[in-house]
Amino acid sequence: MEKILNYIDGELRAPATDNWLDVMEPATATAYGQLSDSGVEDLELAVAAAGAAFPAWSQTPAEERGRMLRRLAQKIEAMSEPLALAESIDTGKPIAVTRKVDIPRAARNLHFFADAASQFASESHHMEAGAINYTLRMPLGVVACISPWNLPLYLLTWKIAPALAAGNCVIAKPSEITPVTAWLFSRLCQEAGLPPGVLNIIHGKGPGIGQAIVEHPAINAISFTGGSATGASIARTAAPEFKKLSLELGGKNPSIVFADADWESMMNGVVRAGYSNQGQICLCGSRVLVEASIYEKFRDEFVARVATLKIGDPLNEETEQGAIVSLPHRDKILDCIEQARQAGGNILTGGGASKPEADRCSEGWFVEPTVIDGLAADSACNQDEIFGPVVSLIPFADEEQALAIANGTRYGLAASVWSSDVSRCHRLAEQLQAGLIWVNTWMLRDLRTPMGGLKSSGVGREGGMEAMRFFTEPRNVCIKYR
Ligand code: TXE
Repeated sequence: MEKILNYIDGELRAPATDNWLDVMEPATATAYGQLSDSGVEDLELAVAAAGAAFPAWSQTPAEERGRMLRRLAQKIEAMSEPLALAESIDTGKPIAVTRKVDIPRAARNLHFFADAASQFASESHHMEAGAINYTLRMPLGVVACISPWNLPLYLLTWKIAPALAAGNCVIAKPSEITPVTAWLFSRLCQEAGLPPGVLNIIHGKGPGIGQAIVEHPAINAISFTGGSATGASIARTAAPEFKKLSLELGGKNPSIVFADADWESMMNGVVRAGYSNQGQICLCGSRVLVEASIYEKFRDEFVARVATLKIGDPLNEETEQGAIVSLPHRDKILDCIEQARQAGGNILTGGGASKPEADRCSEGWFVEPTVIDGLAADSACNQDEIFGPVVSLIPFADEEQALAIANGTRYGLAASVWSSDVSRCHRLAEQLQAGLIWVNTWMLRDLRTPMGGLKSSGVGREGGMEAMRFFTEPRNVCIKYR
Protein backbone atom coordinates (compact mmCIF):
# COMPACT_ATOMS: atom_id res chain seq x y z
CA MET A 1 0.00 0.00 0.00
CA GLU A 2 1.33 3.41 -0.93
CA LYS A 3 2.59 5.50 1.98
CA ILE A 4 1.78 9.19 1.91
CA LEU A 5 4.68 11.06 3.47
CA ASN A 6 5.11 14.55 4.83
CA TYR A 7 7.02 17.11 2.77
CA ILE A 8 9.31 18.90 5.19
CA ASP A 9 12.40 20.99 4.40
CA GLY A 10 12.29 19.76 0.81
CA GLU A 11 12.31 16.08 1.82
CA LEU A 12 9.64 13.39 1.89
CA ARG A 13 9.58 12.01 5.44
CA ALA A 14 7.63 9.46 7.43
CA PRO A 15 6.08 10.80 10.66
CA ALA A 16 8.43 10.71 13.64
CA THR A 17 5.97 8.56 15.63
CA ASP A 18 5.55 6.07 12.75
CA ASN A 19 1.77 6.37 13.16
CA TRP A 20 -0.34 5.86 10.05
CA LEU A 21 -3.98 6.35 9.02
CA ASP A 22 -5.84 4.44 6.30
CA VAL A 23 -6.78 6.38 3.19
CA MET A 24 -10.08 5.16 1.75
CA GLU A 25 -11.52 5.17 -1.75
CA PRO A 26 -15.14 6.32 -1.27
CA ALA A 27 -16.45 4.58 -4.41
CA THR A 28 -15.31 1.14 -3.22
CA ALA A 29 -15.05 1.59 0.57
CA THR A 30 -11.55 0.08 0.50
CA ALA A 31 -8.27 1.37 1.90
CA TYR A 32 -5.70 2.07 -0.80
CA GLY A 33 -3.00 3.99 1.01
CA GLN A 34 -1.54 4.92 4.35
CA LEU A 35 -1.20 8.47 5.55
CA SER A 36 1.32 10.00 7.92
CA ASP A 37 -0.44 10.76 11.19
CA SER A 38 1.96 13.52 12.14
CA GLY A 39 2.76 14.78 15.60
CA VAL A 40 4.40 17.80 17.20
CA GLU A 41 7.91 16.55 16.40
CA ASP A 42 7.11 16.73 12.67
CA LEU A 43 5.55 20.14 13.14
CA GLU A 44 8.64 21.47 14.94
CA LEU A 45 10.83 20.30 12.05
CA ALA A 46 8.54 21.99 9.54
CA VAL A 47 8.34 25.25 11.50
CA ALA A 48 12.13 25.34 11.89
CA ALA A 49 12.59 24.68 8.15
CA ALA A 50 10.06 27.36 7.22
CA GLY A 51 11.65 29.86 9.60
CA ALA A 52 15.10 29.14 8.18
CA ALA A 53 13.86 29.51 4.59
CA PHE A 54 12.00 32.77 5.24
CA PRO A 55 14.83 35.34 5.05
CA ALA A 56 15.98 34.19 1.60
CA TRP A 57 12.49 33.55 0.19
CA SER A 58 11.11 36.89 1.35
CA GLN A 59 14.13 38.64 -0.21
CA THR A 60 13.82 36.74 -3.49
CA PRO A 61 12.63 39.18 -6.17
CA ALA A 62 8.87 38.94 -6.72
CA GLU A 63 9.40 38.03 -10.40
CA GLU A 64 11.51 35.06 -9.36
CA ARG A 65 8.90 33.90 -6.84
CA GLY A 66 6.36 34.25 -9.65
CA ARG A 67 8.53 32.17 -11.99
CA MET A 68 8.67 29.43 -9.37
CA LEU A 69 4.86 29.41 -9.03
CA ARG A 70 4.55 29.22 -12.80
CA ARG A 71 6.90 26.23 -12.89
CA LEU A 72 4.64 24.52 -10.33
CA ALA A 73 1.58 25.31 -12.48
CA GLN A 74 3.30 23.80 -15.52
CA LYS A 75 4.20 20.69 -13.55
CA ILE A 76 0.52 20.26 -12.65
CA GLU A 77 -0.45 20.72 -16.29
CA ALA A 78 2.08 18.14 -17.40
CA MET A 79 0.71 15.68 -14.81
CA SER A 80 -2.95 16.59 -15.26
CA GLU A 81 -4.23 13.12 -16.20
CA PRO A 82 -2.63 11.20 -13.29
CA LEU A 83 -3.68 14.00 -10.93
CA ALA A 84 -7.29 13.90 -12.17
CA LEU A 85 -7.37 10.13 -11.73
CA ALA A 86 -5.85 10.35 -8.25
CA GLU A 87 -8.34 13.01 -7.20
CA SER A 88 -11.32 10.99 -8.46
CA ILE A 89 -10.14 7.92 -6.55
CA ASP A 90 -9.47 9.99 -3.44
CA THR A 91 -12.70 12.04 -3.37
CA GLY A 92 -15.27 9.94 -5.26
CA LYS A 93 -15.75 12.87 -7.65
CA PRO A 94 -16.57 12.07 -11.32
CA ILE A 95 -13.43 12.05 -13.45
CA ALA A 96 -15.06 14.32 -16.02
CA VAL A 97 -15.15 16.97 -13.28
CA THR A 98 -11.62 16.47 -11.93
CA ARG A 99 -10.29 16.61 -15.53
CA LYS A 100 -12.26 19.67 -16.55
CA VAL A 101 -12.45 21.63 -13.32
CA ASP A 102 -10.30 20.68 -10.34
CA ILE A 103 -6.91 20.07 -11.88
CA PRO A 104 -6.92 22.83 -14.54
CA ARG A 105 -8.18 25.28 -11.92
CA ALA A 106 -5.43 24.27 -9.49
CA ALA A 107 -2.87 25.14 -12.17
CA ARG A 108 -4.72 28.38 -12.88
CA ASN A 109 -4.45 29.43 -9.22
CA LEU A 110 -0.67 29.14 -9.45
CA HIS A 111 -0.52 31.00 -12.79
CA PHE A 112 -2.73 33.75 -11.40
CA PHE A 113 -0.62 34.35 -8.30
CA ALA A 114 2.58 34.02 -10.36
CA ASP A 115 1.36 37.17 -12.14
CA ALA A 116 0.03 38.74 -8.95
CA ALA A 117 3.48 38.50 -7.33
CA SER A 118 4.85 41.14 -9.68
CA GLN A 119 1.64 43.22 -9.84
CA PHE A 120 1.22 43.62 -6.09
CA ALA A 121 1.72 47.28 -5.21
CA SER A 122 1.45 49.46 -2.15
CA GLU A 123 0.08 52.95 -1.63
CA SER A 124 1.63 56.37 -1.08
CA HIS A 125 -0.18 59.40 0.39
CA HIS A 126 1.05 62.93 0.10
CA MET A 127 0.26 65.46 2.88
CA GLU A 128 0.08 69.19 2.11
CA ALA A 129 2.01 69.90 5.32
CA GLY A 130 5.10 68.54 3.56
CA ALA A 131 5.14 64.84 4.25
CA ILE A 132 4.78 61.62 2.34
CA ASN A 133 3.42 58.40 3.73
CA TYR A 134 4.19 55.17 2.01
CA THR A 135 3.06 51.71 3.02
CA LEU A 136 5.37 48.76 3.09
CA ARG A 137 3.61 45.44 2.61
CA MET A 138 5.78 42.95 4.46
CA PRO A 139 5.28 39.18 4.34
CA LEU A 140 4.10 37.74 7.65
CA GLY A 141 6.73 35.02 8.08
CA VAL A 142 5.54 31.45 8.68
CA VAL A 143 1.85 30.96 7.92
CA ALA A 144 -0.54 28.00 7.93
CA CYS A 145 -2.92 26.93 5.17
CA ILE A 146 -5.49 24.35 6.28
CA SER A 147 -7.67 22.95 3.52
CA PRO A 148 -10.68 20.59 3.29
CA TRP A 149 -11.58 17.49 1.30
CA ASN A 150 -14.08 18.72 -1.25
CA LEU A 151 -11.66 20.38 -3.72
CA PRO A 152 -8.35 19.17 -2.32
CA LEU A 153 -5.74 20.34 -4.85
CA TYR A 154 -7.73 23.37 -5.92
CA LEU A 155 -8.11 24.73 -2.37
CA LEU A 156 -4.54 23.83 -1.37
CA THR A 157 -3.14 25.83 -4.30
CA TRP A 158 -5.69 28.62 -3.77
CA LYS A 159 -4.20 29.21 -0.33
CA ILE A 160 -0.52 28.49 -0.73
CA ALA A 161 -0.10 30.44 -4.00
CA PRO A 162 -0.82 33.94 -2.60
CA ALA A 163 1.05 33.12 0.62
CA LEU A 164 4.18 32.14 -1.33
CA ALA A 165 3.77 34.93 -3.89
CA ALA A 166 3.78 37.48 -1.06
CA GLY A 167 7.03 36.05 0.31
CA ASN A 168 5.84 33.89 3.20
CA CYS A 169 6.88 30.34 4.04
CA VAL A 170 4.02 27.91 4.50
CA ILE A 171 2.96 24.99 6.66
CA ALA A 172 0.08 23.38 4.73
CA LYS A 173 -2.24 20.76 6.17
CA PRO A 174 -4.51 19.04 3.66
CA SER A 175 -7.56 17.13 4.81
CA GLU A 176 -6.73 13.69 6.15
CA ILE A 177 -9.72 12.38 4.17
CA THR A 178 -8.30 13.33 0.74
CA PRO A 179 -4.50 13.71 0.97
CA VAL A 180 -3.34 12.16 -2.30
CA THR A 181 -3.11 15.13 -4.66
CA ALA A 182 -1.22 17.15 -2.02
CA TRP A 183 1.22 14.24 -1.77
CA LEU A 184 1.70 14.17 -5.55
CA PHE A 185 2.08 17.95 -5.49
CA SER A 186 4.88 17.76 -2.92
CA ARG A 187 6.81 15.59 -5.37
CA LEU A 188 6.21 18.20 -8.08
CA CYS A 189 7.63 20.87 -5.74
CA GLN A 190 10.80 18.80 -5.47
CA GLU A 191 11.03 18.40 -9.24
CA ALA A 192 10.45 22.12 -9.77
CA GLY A 193 13.30 22.99 -7.40
CA LEU A 194 11.23 24.89 -4.83
CA PRO A 195 13.80 25.85 -2.17
CA PRO A 196 13.63 23.54 0.89
CA GLY A 197 11.42 24.81 3.73
CA VAL A 198 9.49 27.36 1.64
CA LEU A 199 6.49 25.01 1.54
CA ASN A 200 5.99 22.19 4.03
CA ILE A 201 3.03 19.83 3.78
CA ILE A 202 2.13 17.97 6.96
CA HIS A 203 -0.53 15.29 7.03
CA GLY A 204 -2.69 14.04 9.87
CA LYS A 205 -5.88 14.50 11.83
CA GLY A 206 -7.54 17.88 12.27
CA PRO A 207 -7.96 17.80 16.05
CA GLY A 208 -4.37 16.48 16.41
CA ILE A 209 -1.81 18.05 14.11
CA GLY A 210 -4.30 20.64 12.79
CA GLN A 211 -4.89 21.96 16.29
CA ALA A 212 -1.13 21.92 17.03
CA ILE A 213 -0.52 24.05 13.93
CA VAL A 214 -3.13 26.60 15.03
CA GLU A 215 -1.59 26.76 18.51
CA HIS A 216 2.04 27.02 17.40
CA PRO A 217 3.49 30.38 18.54
CA ALA A 218 5.76 30.75 15.47
CA ILE A 219 2.81 30.59 13.05
CA ASN A 220 1.53 34.12 12.48
CA ALA A 221 -1.52 33.62 10.32
CA ILE A 222 -4.01 30.91 9.44
CA SER A 223 -5.96 30.61 6.24
CA PHE A 224 -8.63 27.96 6.77
CA THR A 225 -11.42 26.50 4.65
CA GLY A 226 -13.74 23.99 6.26
CA GLY A 227 -16.80 23.63 8.45
CA SER A 228 -18.17 26.51 10.55
CA ALA A 229 -17.79 24.57 13.82
CA THR A 230 -14.10 23.91 13.11
CA GLY A 231 -13.66 27.54 12.04
CA ALA A 232 -15.15 28.73 15.34
CA SER A 233 -12.82 26.45 17.29
CA ILE A 234 -9.78 27.73 15.34
CA ALA A 235 -10.87 31.32 16.00
CA ARG A 236 -11.14 30.59 19.76
CA THR A 237 -7.62 29.19 19.80
CA ALA A 238 -6.01 31.84 17.60
CA ALA A 239 -7.71 35.01 18.89
CA PRO A 240 -5.86 35.30 22.24
CA GLU A 241 -2.58 34.99 20.32
CA PHE A 242 -3.71 37.77 17.90
CA LYS A 243 -3.02 35.62 14.87
CA LYS A 244 -4.31 36.84 11.55
CA LEU A 245 -7.25 34.71 10.41
CA SER A 246 -9.04 34.10 7.15
CA LEU A 247 -11.93 31.67 7.60
CA GLU A 248 -13.92 30.43 4.61
CA LEU A 249 -16.70 28.32 6.10
CA GLY A 250 -20.04 26.73 5.32
CA GLY A 251 -23.09 27.98 3.49
CA LYS A 252 -26.81 27.39 3.00
CA ASN A 253 -27.00 29.23 -0.25
CA PRO A 254 -30.25 30.22 -1.95
CA SER A 255 -30.90 29.94 -5.69
CA ILE A 256 -33.74 32.45 -6.19
CA VAL A 257 -35.87 31.75 -9.27
CA PHE A 258 -38.29 34.34 -10.67
CA ALA A 259 -41.00 33.65 -13.26
CA ASP A 260 -39.26 35.86 -15.83
CA ALA A 261 -35.97 33.90 -15.80
CA ASP A 262 -34.69 32.37 -19.04
CA TRP A 263 -36.08 28.90 -18.46
CA GLU A 264 -33.46 26.65 -20.01
CA SER A 265 -30.35 28.34 -18.69
CA MET A 266 -31.97 28.80 -15.27
CA MET A 267 -32.91 25.10 -15.07
CA ASN A 268 -29.42 23.97 -16.09
CA GLY A 269 -27.82 26.41 -13.67
CA VAL A 270 -29.99 25.53 -10.68
CA VAL A 271 -29.49 21.76 -11.16
CA ARG A 272 -25.74 22.26 -11.48
CA ALA A 273 -25.68 24.54 -8.41
CA GLY A 274 -27.52 21.92 -6.38
CA TYR A 275 -25.68 18.75 -7.30
CA SER A 276 -22.13 19.50 -8.51
CA ASN A 277 -19.67 17.30 -6.62
CA GLN A 278 -22.72 15.60 -5.00
CA GLY A 279 -23.58 18.91 -3.31
CA GLN A 280 -20.23 18.97 -1.51
CA ILE A 281 -19.16 22.49 -2.48
CA CYS A 282 -19.57 25.35 -0.03
CA LEU A 283 -21.07 27.44 -2.88
CA CYS A 284 -23.78 24.91 -3.82
CA GLY A 285 -27.35 26.23 -3.94
CA SER A 286 -29.09 23.87 -1.52
CA ARG A 287 -32.23 25.98 -1.04
CA VAL A 288 -34.16 26.75 -4.22
CA LEU A 289 -36.62 29.60 -3.72
CA VAL A 290 -39.21 29.64 -6.51
CA GLU A 291 -41.82 32.30 -7.36
CA ALA A 292 -45.22 30.82 -6.52
CA SER A 293 -46.73 31.45 -9.98
CA ILE A 294 -44.30 28.93 -11.58
CA TYR A 295 -43.78 26.66 -8.58
CA GLU A 296 -45.52 23.50 -9.89
CA LYS A 297 -44.00 23.77 -13.36
CA PHE A 298 -40.53 24.33 -11.89
CA ARG A 299 -40.87 21.53 -9.35
CA ASP A 300 -41.97 18.94 -11.91
CA GLU A 301 -39.21 19.68 -14.40
CA PHE A 302 -36.52 20.05 -11.71
CA VAL A 303 -37.44 16.71 -10.16
CA ALA A 304 -37.49 15.02 -13.58
CA ARG A 305 -34.01 16.32 -14.39
CA VAL A 306 -32.52 15.43 -11.01
CA ALA A 307 -33.98 11.92 -11.20
CA THR A 308 -32.02 11.28 -14.40
CA LEU A 309 -28.61 12.39 -13.12
CA LYS A 310 -26.36 9.41 -13.76
CA ILE A 311 -24.95 7.95 -10.55
CA GLY A 312 -21.96 5.70 -11.12
CA ASP A 313 -18.32 4.80 -10.82
CA PRO A 314 -16.42 8.09 -10.54
CA LEU A 315 -13.83 6.69 -12.96
CA ASN A 316 -16.45 6.30 -15.70
CA GLU A 317 -16.42 9.26 -18.09
CA GLU A 318 -20.25 9.29 -18.27
CA THR A 319 -20.85 9.56 -14.51
CA GLU A 320 -22.54 12.73 -13.29
CA GLN A 321 -22.90 11.84 -9.60
CA GLY A 322 -20.03 10.07 -7.86
CA ALA A 323 -19.53 8.87 -4.30
CA ILE A 324 -19.83 10.78 -1.02
CA VAL A 325 -16.42 11.50 0.44
CA SER A 326 -16.57 9.37 3.61
CA LEU A 327 -18.81 6.93 5.43
CA PRO A 328 -19.54 9.29 8.38
CA HIS A 329 -20.41 12.04 5.92
CA ARG A 330 -22.66 9.68 3.91
CA ASP A 331 -24.45 8.77 7.14
CA LYS A 332 -24.79 12.43 8.17
CA ILE A 333 -26.50 13.20 4.84
CA LEU A 334 -28.87 10.23 5.20
CA ASP A 335 -29.71 11.37 8.77
CA CYS A 336 -30.54 14.86 7.51
CA ILE A 337 -32.88 13.38 4.88
CA GLU A 338 -34.55 11.24 7.55
CA GLN A 339 -35.05 14.27 9.80
CA ALA A 340 -36.58 16.17 6.87
CA ARG A 341 -38.97 13.27 6.27
CA GLN A 342 -39.96 13.21 9.94
CA ALA A 343 -40.49 16.98 9.90
CA GLY A 344 -43.15 16.44 7.20
CA GLY A 345 -41.04 17.05 4.10
CA ASN A 346 -42.08 15.43 0.82
CA ILE A 347 -39.23 13.46 -0.73
CA LEU A 348 -39.93 14.13 -4.41
CA THR A 349 -37.04 12.02 -5.72
CA GLY A 350 -34.10 10.17 -4.18
CA GLY A 351 -34.03 9.99 -0.40
CA GLY A 352 -31.73 7.06 0.25
CA ALA A 353 -28.38 5.39 -0.25
CA SER A 354 -27.68 4.25 -3.78
CA LYS A 355 -25.90 1.33 -5.39
CA PRO A 356 -24.38 2.19 -8.77
CA GLU A 357 -24.22 -0.46 -11.48
CA ALA A 358 -20.46 -1.00 -11.49
CA ASP A 359 -19.56 -4.10 -9.42
CA ARG A 360 -16.43 -2.38 -8.23
CA CYS A 361 -18.66 0.16 -6.44
CA SER A 362 -21.17 -2.18 -4.78
CA GLU A 363 -19.92 -1.30 -1.27
CA GLY A 364 -19.26 2.39 -2.03
CA TRP A 365 -20.80 5.38 -0.28
CA PHE A 366 -23.39 6.80 -2.67
CA VAL A 367 -26.53 8.87 -2.03
CA GLU A 368 -29.35 9.37 -4.50
CA PRO A 369 -29.74 12.99 -5.64
CA THR A 370 -32.67 14.12 -3.51
CA VAL A 371 -35.32 16.84 -3.83
CA ILE A 372 -37.52 17.78 -0.88
CA ASP A 373 -40.37 20.26 -0.54
CA GLY A 374 -43.10 21.12 1.95
CA LEU A 375 -40.78 22.28 4.73
CA ALA A 376 -40.91 25.63 6.50
CA ALA A 377 -38.07 28.03 5.76
CA ASP A 378 -36.93 27.75 9.38
CA SER A 379 -36.86 23.92 9.46
CA ALA A 380 -33.52 22.21 10.11
CA CYS A 381 -33.33 21.05 6.48
CA ASN A 382 -33.52 24.67 5.33
CA GLN A 383 -31.19 26.04 7.99
CA ASP A 384 -28.33 23.58 8.50
CA GLU A 385 -25.59 22.86 6.00
CA ILE A 386 -26.14 19.28 4.80
CA PHE A 387 -23.29 19.34 2.25
CA GLY A 388 -24.71 16.56 0.13
CA PRO A 389 -26.92 16.00 -2.93
CA VAL A 390 -30.02 17.32 -1.17
CA VAL A 391 -31.99 20.34 -2.39
CA SER A 392 -35.06 21.79 -0.72
CA LEU A 393 -37.66 23.75 -2.71
CA ILE A 394 -39.44 26.73 -1.11
CA PRO A 395 -42.13 28.80 -2.88
CA PHE A 396 -42.29 32.57 -2.35
CA ALA A 397 -44.98 35.17 -3.09
CA ASP A 398 -42.92 38.24 -3.94
CA GLU A 399 -39.46 39.77 -3.93
CA GLU A 400 -39.74 40.90 -0.30
CA GLN A 401 -40.55 37.40 0.90
CA ALA A 402 -37.79 35.88 -1.26
CA LEU A 403 -35.29 38.20 0.34
CA ALA A 404 -36.49 37.45 3.87
CA ILE A 405 -36.19 33.70 3.28
CA ALA A 406 -32.83 34.03 1.51
CA ASN A 407 -31.36 36.07 4.37
CA GLY A 408 -33.05 34.02 7.11
CA THR A 409 -30.18 31.68 7.97
CA ARG A 410 -27.03 32.04 10.05
CA TYR A 411 -24.93 31.66 6.89
CA GLY A 412 -24.06 34.26 4.25
CA LEU A 413 -21.70 32.75 1.73
CA ALA A 414 -23.32 32.85 -1.72
CA ALA A 415 -26.62 33.37 -3.56
CA SER A 416 -27.79 33.16 -7.15
CA VAL A 417 -30.64 35.19 -8.63
CA TRP A 418 -32.38 34.02 -11.80
CA SER A 419 -34.45 36.76 -13.48
CA SER A 420 -34.50 38.90 -16.63
CA ASP A 421 -35.49 42.04 -14.70
CA VAL A 422 -32.17 43.89 -14.46
CA SER A 423 -33.35 46.39 -11.86
CA ARG A 424 -34.61 43.64 -9.62
CA CYS A 425 -31.29 41.79 -9.87
CA HIS A 426 -29.36 44.89 -8.77
CA ARG A 427 -31.87 45.56 -5.97
CA LEU A 428 -31.47 42.04 -4.63
CA ALA A 429 -27.69 42.05 -5.03
CA GLU A 430 -27.60 45.06 -2.73
CA GLN A 431 -29.80 43.48 -0.08
CA LEU A 432 -28.75 39.83 -0.08
CA GLN A 433 -26.56 38.96 2.88
CA ALA A 434 -23.92 37.01 0.97
CA GLY A 435 -20.29 37.52 0.05
CA LEU A 436 -20.79 36.19 -3.49
CA ILE A 437 -23.86 36.92 -5.58
CA TRP A 438 -24.39 35.44 -9.02
CA VAL A 439 -27.01 36.74 -11.44
CA ASN A 440 -28.18 34.28 -14.09
CA THR A 441 -25.13 32.12 -13.56
CA TRP A 442 -23.45 30.03 -10.88
CA MET A 443 -19.82 29.37 -9.98
CA LEU A 444 -18.43 31.72 -12.61
CA ARG A 445 -15.27 32.94 -10.88
CA ASP A 446 -12.88 35.71 -11.75
CA LEU A 447 -9.83 35.12 -9.55
CA ARG A 448 -9.34 38.88 -9.13
CA THR A 449 -12.57 39.19 -7.11
CA PRO A 450 -12.88 38.78 -3.32
CA MET A 451 -14.18 35.42 -2.18
CA GLY A 452 -15.66 34.70 1.25
CA GLY A 453 -18.77 35.01 3.34
CA LEU A 454 -20.71 36.92 5.96
CA LYS A 455 -22.13 35.76 9.31
CA SER A 456 -21.27 32.10 10.10
CA SER A 457 -19.77 31.69 6.63
CA GLY A 458 -16.56 33.22 7.88
CA VAL A 459 -14.34 36.27 8.08
CA GLY A 460 -11.77 37.68 5.70
CA ARG A 461 -11.70 37.42 1.93
CA GLU A 462 -9.58 35.28 -0.32
CA GLY A 463 -8.87 35.80 -4.02
CA GLY A 464 -6.89 38.33 -6.00
CA MET A 465 -5.16 41.17 -4.23
CA GLU A 466 -7.30 40.57 -1.11
CA ALA A 467 -5.36 37.35 -0.60
CA MET A 468 -2.04 39.08 -1.21
CA ARG A 469 -3.02 41.73 1.34
CA PHE A 470 -4.05 39.06 3.85
CA PHE A 471 -0.63 37.46 3.65
CA THR A 472 1.21 40.75 4.27
CA GLU A 473 1.25 43.29 7.07
CA PRO A 474 1.10 46.97 6.21
CA ARG A 475 3.73 49.24 7.75
CA ASN A 476 3.28 52.93 7.26
CA VAL A 477 6.34 55.14 6.89
CA CYS A 478 5.74 58.89 7.30
CA ILE A 479 8.53 61.17 6.00
CA LYS A 480 8.49 64.88 6.81
CA TYR A 481 10.39 66.75 4.12
CA ARG A 482 9.51 70.37 4.88
O1 TXE B 1 -14.45 19.57 7.97
P1 TXE B 1 -13.41 20.23 8.94
P2 TXE B 1 -15.20 18.16 8.07
C1 TXE B 1 -18.51 21.59 6.14
C2 TXE B 1 -19.56 20.59 5.75
C3 TXE B 1 -19.13 19.36 6.46
C4 TXE B 1 -18.58 19.93 7.73
C5 TXE B 1 -17.59 19.08 8.45
O2 TXE B 1 -20.81 20.98 6.24
O3 TXE B 1 -20.20 18.50 6.72
O4 TXE B 1 -17.93 21.10 7.32
O5 TXE B 1 -16.62 18.60 7.55
C6 TXE B 1 -8.88 20.39 9.62
N1 TXE B 1 -7.65 22.60 14.07
N2 TXE B 1 -17.46 21.77 5.15
O6 TXE B 1 -15.32 17.69 9.47
O7 TXE B 1 -13.32 19.54 10.23
C7 TXE B 1 -9.18 19.08 8.93
O8 TXE B 1 -8.17 18.13 9.19
C8 TXE B 1 -7.10 22.74 12.86
C9 TXE B 1 -17.50 22.99 4.41
O9 TXE B 1 -14.52 17.27 7.14
O10 TXE B 1 -13.75 21.67 8.95
C10 TXE B 1 -9.24 19.53 7.48
O11 TXE B 1 -7.91 19.68 6.98
N3 TXE B 1 -7.54 22.08 11.78
C11 TXE B 1 -16.24 23.25 3.70
C12 TXE B 1 -9.91 20.90 7.58
O12 TXE B 1 -9.69 21.31 8.92
C13 TXE B 1 -8.58 21.25 11.93
C14 TXE B 1 -15.49 22.11 3.15
C15 TXE B 1 -11.40 20.90 7.29
O13 TXE B 1 -12.04 19.97 8.15
C16 TXE B 1 -9.21 21.07 13.17
C17 TXE B 1 -15.52 20.95 4.03
C18 TXE B 1 -8.70 21.79 14.27
N4 TXE B 1 -9.22 21.71 15.51
C19 TXE B 1 -16.52 20.82 4.95
N5 TXE B 1 -10.22 20.20 13.01
C20 TXE B 1 -16.20 24.45 2.81
N6 TXE B 1 -16.32 25.65 3.39
O14 TXE B 1 -15.98 24.33 1.61
C21 TXE B 1 -10.24 19.85 11.71
N7 TXE B 1 -9.24 20.47 11.04
